[in-house]
Amino acid sequence: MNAAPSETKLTHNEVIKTAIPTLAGNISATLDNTETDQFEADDQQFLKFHGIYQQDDRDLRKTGKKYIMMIRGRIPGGVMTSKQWQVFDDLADDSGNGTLRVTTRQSIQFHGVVKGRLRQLVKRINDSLLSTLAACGDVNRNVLAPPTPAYTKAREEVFADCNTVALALAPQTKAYHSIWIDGAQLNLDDEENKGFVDPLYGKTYLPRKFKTAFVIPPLNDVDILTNDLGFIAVVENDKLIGYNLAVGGGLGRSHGNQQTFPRLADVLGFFPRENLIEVAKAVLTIHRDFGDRTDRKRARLKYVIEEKGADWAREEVNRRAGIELQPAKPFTFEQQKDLYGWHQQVDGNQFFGLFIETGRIKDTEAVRMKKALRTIADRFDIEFRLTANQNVVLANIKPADKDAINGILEQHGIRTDHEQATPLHAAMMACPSLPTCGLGLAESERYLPGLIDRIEKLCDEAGIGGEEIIIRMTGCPNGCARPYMAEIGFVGKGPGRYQLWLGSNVAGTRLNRLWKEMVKDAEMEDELRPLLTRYAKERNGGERFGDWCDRVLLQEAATN
Ligand code: SRM
Ligand code: SF4
Repeated sequence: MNAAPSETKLTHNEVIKTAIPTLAGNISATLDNTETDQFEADDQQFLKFHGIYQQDDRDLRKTGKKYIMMIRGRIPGGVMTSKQWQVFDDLADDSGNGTLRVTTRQSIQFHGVVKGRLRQLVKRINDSLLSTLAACGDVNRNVLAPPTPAYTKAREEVFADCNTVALALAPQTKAYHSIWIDGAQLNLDDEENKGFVDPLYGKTYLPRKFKTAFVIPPLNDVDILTNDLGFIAVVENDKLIGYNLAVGGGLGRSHGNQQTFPRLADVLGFFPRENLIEVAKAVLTIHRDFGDRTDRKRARLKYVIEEKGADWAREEVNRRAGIELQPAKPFTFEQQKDLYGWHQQVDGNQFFGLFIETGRIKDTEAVRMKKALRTIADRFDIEFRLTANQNVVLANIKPADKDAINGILEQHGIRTDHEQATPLHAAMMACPSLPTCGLGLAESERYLPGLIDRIEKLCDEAGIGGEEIIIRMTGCPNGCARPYMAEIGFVGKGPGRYQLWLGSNVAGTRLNRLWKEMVKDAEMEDELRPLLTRYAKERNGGERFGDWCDRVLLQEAATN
């Protein structure tokens, strides 16, 4: 039952979902209307379920609003074929702003698409056998899976499960197909469409977004504990036997609202692989039935789990899935980062981990990244795997093709060794923020690389140059580049102003904490220099910056 705490105070999104559960709105009519370059407010909400955000170019606001769309692919586990890559690459040029943006959830976003180009763009994505349905909206989003083929053959079983779950939790509305593939408004007089209610989501879908991920320890390359629903693979002798279930993670918060906060998932227990779908649906329906439908800021599953507790959640999962969760199997996480450069896969093929600065694939004079990837896609039948750290893994490369692919990368100005970027650059992430994100309070993608250069100078001064520190930045507190899981997290407060969060760990199992409410651009050096210098002097052996902050700095602050 789509229970809501109070029927009288439902948010507007709840009202419009109830009114049009097909999610069709007037999208098709607006697409056909050449007189307008934008969608009505309610349709902007429906469009999100179709993987589309209406934005405006914030660099141009002074001279008048220019409406542009952001389109996000649904790409389970981030796996694309060479043919799909060719399609996306073409679309970026002929409909987008000439770049592809790898997201922190293994997807690709197009930016700068005008309304008139939308229909053919979405259709061509679907023709390539990928989709944009449920890439955004109050549904299960793109499901993450570990991209690296270096550790265990069980990776392929986990990837298969990722696809199965993505399919099982996909919304069933026919409006998407009708609008984008058939090019027509869904016929609401048709009996089937008139009374349509999604079999899993009901009439009102979820109270808010829902995020699912798979991971194989000891690598935590998807930040598993930040997801609403996490499956931690238990592998014995290269065979996947089941999963430890993690529930109730999430990072979004709002400045000045103590009722919102980042939270790590609770590990509830172990279950065998054959119960996967029942367990996934059990957790999703807990969110559906108990999530807050009166306040979208508090409508995530993490707040339900925080309030009701892990024992309650375990009982609910058992009851809904018809199983008995067993005690969790032991596991440890060691790393959250991607492997760069050439490596051997467990099946004998080769893969290449490609560093992409802040996920933006583009051509510059020095590095023609987009052209290189396109050339590889044209010539070789391989896999393009998007990583949750905004990078790309070129996978399933036959040993005989390695030299040719290496040559293409080098001809386009790409380094092919393991050090494609300095350690600080290689470990950073930034969300898009300005100029496309309507919620951005400060620069992020365009600002962080330059700030990292400045921090590198400070590290050199402190005698710790060349060491890795995980640094992430977002233009607002929503947490899209997971800054609360960084050793240093910058969270936008206003133009040129950031909160400073310190103390997460390299395994991605500890949230960082707020250290400074506001640091201005010009104050960065003065703020960070003493911290880095102290760390260099006081750390224990190979202790990492985040661990030192947690053990010493934040401890001192808590006791003072
Ligand atoms: Fe996000 C909203 C970009 C991952 C938490 N996110 C947005 C929007 C759509 C802005 C908006 O609502 O108008 C951003 C589009 C900006 C643009 O111009 O492209 C946006 N989020 C992104 C991406 C592209 C950031 C990136 O650097 O790659 C990521 C796309 C992932 C994907 O492919 O599906 C992205 N967003 C995340 C993550 C990280 C994750 O999921 O691992 C989070 C934190 C985890 C979580 O969900 O708790 C995240 N995004 C949010 C929130 C806060 C939700 C909340 O609980 O309060 C918002 C705001 C909202 O939904 O209203 C948001
Ligand atoms: Fe936009 Fe904020 Fe997400 Fe950055 S963190 S993309 S500014 S919503």
